[in-house]
Amino acid sequence: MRVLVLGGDGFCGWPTSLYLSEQGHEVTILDNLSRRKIDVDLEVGSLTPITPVGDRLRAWRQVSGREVGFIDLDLATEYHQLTSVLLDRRPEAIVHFAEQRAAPYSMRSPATKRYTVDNNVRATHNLLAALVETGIDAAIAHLGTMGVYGYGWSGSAPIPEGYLTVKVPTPDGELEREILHPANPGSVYHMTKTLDQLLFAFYAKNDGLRITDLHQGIVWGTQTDQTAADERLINRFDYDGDYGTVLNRFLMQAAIGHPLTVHGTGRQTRAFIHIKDTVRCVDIAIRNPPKAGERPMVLNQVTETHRVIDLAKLVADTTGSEIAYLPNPRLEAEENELAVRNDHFLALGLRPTTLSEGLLTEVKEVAAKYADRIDARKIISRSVWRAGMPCAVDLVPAQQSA
Ligand code: NAD
Ligand code: USQ
Repeated sequence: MRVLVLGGDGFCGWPTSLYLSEQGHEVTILDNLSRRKIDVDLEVGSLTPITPVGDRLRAWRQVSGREVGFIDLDLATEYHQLTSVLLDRRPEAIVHFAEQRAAPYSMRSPATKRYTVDNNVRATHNLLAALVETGIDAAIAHLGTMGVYGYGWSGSAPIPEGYLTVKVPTPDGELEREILHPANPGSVYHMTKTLDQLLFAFYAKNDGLRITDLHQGIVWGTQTDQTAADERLINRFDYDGDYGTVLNRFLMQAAIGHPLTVHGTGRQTRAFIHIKDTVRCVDIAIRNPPKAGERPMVLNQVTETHRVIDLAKLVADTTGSEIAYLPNPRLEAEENELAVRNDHFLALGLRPTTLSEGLLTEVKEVAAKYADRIDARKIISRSVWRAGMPCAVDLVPAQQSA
């Protein structure tokens, strides 16, 4: 297939682009490199030394003999250029990763709240409007998030894949209806993904667009077989307090002897998926799109759930790290249960890569290899959900206190 990967320079987008290329798809990346620019603004960088896009693409050509195209375009503001790209490339599938994805960054300041909403909602809407205007019949696979459902709303009932059957009381008796699962976002970022869902429902109904919304859990790991094939193809690894996600952060912290930064009680339960499964799921999704006229297909892109504290203890037990219980900079339930259905992906052939000591060690080794690139002052999460909330002070890594 001809596939356009929006946001294909990012943490999930880059390994997905290479995986799809290796599967024989004709891949073009579209990205405005805003993620690299945010690193510059935050005065932090990927733990791994990612190379410029041009070098990445040249390296992939040398390693695989395959071409991946690149277009520098802002999906949120360059609408007319987007229509030209669609008419020129005529993609059969579009994978949409191109949004500001960090919850803490989205809560950092009024400016980052407004940027996150403007960027994410406009990017998604421009894509939908451009497909209708050009008449290009490409199936979209969008990366949504488990956070649209919120945590704990339905107690211990497993979260269904996007839709919920409800009974509507009427004067003539009860009607049974399937509705989009109620949205219950926990950050401005997560809220943008709930808005995306409404845009998708409308454009599928009104214009027959074929859309799959992948409600993905927290991605962990860093390398895939493709990104590991050459140092110049290395994937990014976010470790800082805004963009770093919990399990990768714990593994990075263990690698430098930094206490593991558990927020609050650590009894929050979250859904997880390894990066190697992210890329496979996207391939499965674009090969199995819904038909025109069908509502958006929602797939929970999740392989397992864990409590934050259990992950911290697992990492602490295998590495001898200390655990630090820190004031939680987020407004979130201290504790929640989480059971998630992922029947669609299992039925479509996904064989989950679940947490194992080997994979944890692999990530820790990557972190240890590049440990000298870590700025310990960037580790604590300081973006608070409401002005005035307390946050932790810097903790000193063992090597520095020795
Ligand atoms: P990322 O920030 O590393 O990648 C996003 C990419 O999109 C970046 O390269 C960025 O430059 C690009 N981009 C952003 N806005 C753009 C715009 N207006 N025009 C063009 N390009 C733009 O994020 P990621 O971790 O790779 O996440 C990708 C997607 O997957 C996001 O939509 C995110 O919400 C979703 N997701 C990520 C995770 C995770 O744990 N990383 C989990 C669930 C869902
Ligand atoms: N947490 C800690 N310590 C840390 C970092 C995080 O205890 O050092 C806690 C947080 O308070 C939270 C949980 O770990 O309870 C998860 O935080 P996270 O930063 O790993 O993940 P989150 O903010 O939920 O966001 C990430 C991605 C986002 C994606 C989401 C999927 O950045 O793009 O949408 O995971 S999900 O969580 O399933 O909605």
